[in-house]
Amino acid sequence: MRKLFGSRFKKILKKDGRTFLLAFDHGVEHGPHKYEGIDLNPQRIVDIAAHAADAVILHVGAMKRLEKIPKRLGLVIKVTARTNLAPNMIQEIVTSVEEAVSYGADAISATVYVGNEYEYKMLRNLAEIKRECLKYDLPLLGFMYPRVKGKPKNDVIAVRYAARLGSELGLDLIKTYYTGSKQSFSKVVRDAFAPVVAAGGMKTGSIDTFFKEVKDVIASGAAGLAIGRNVWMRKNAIEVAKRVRQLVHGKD
Ligand code: FBP
Repeated sequence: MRKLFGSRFKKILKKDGRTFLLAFDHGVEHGPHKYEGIDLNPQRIVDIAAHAADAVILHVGAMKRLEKIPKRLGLVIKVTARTNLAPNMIQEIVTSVEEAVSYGADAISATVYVGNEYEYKMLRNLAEIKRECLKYDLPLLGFMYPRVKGKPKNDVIAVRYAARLGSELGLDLIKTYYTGSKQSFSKVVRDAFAPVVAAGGMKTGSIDTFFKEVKDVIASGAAGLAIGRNVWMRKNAIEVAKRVRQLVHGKD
């Protein structure tokens, strides 16, 4: 039987079964205009991650520009994309796993919008990406994001279903929306037999609200969080990232 987790995966999912990922694909997902006044230099994000995160999630172009990458930091390269300018909610394959490997990827990530009209295409893409990951023995992180007409993105039933789908399809790690309470998210975690991480979401007004959410995610049994805006949009990003690390791993 294929060994599930190679040493590269250990850089991402730690011995305690937890992980803190710093997400930085927003220049693609939302566009730089949404982050006016925020320094979107990839090196700044990696420097923040170096202090506290287990891994960063980047597109390959950002990866190529980095000058310093700490050895211990895991690199998750995202291979699907769409812009916010496009009318259709579909992410296409934009980077080959081979290219990601050539830039030192420890894991691959891809988005599936579960429940929308293009779901079947994204699932087909996922199958292709899985095949490539298998070839290079790389773990696959799936952004299993519901997009169901008439329902919010974090609808509990849809999130549970999306996370379960990712588990059934053999993803090594699942990232999905936080459903807003530890009770509801614990159902997501319970139904998904692969480890689940919650996305951080929009920057909250109060930092305490955000830290409470991190605590609740961990209390729900999740493996951790993949956070972007709530860390790198803040002036004291390194400090915030260090606190998240403590909350996720229970130590500095
Ligand atoms: P955040 O912590 O900033 O929410 O980042 C997590 C993330 O999944 C990013 O990787 C991605 O760019 C973004 O959220 C997508 O958010 P949405 O689907 O709401 O546009």
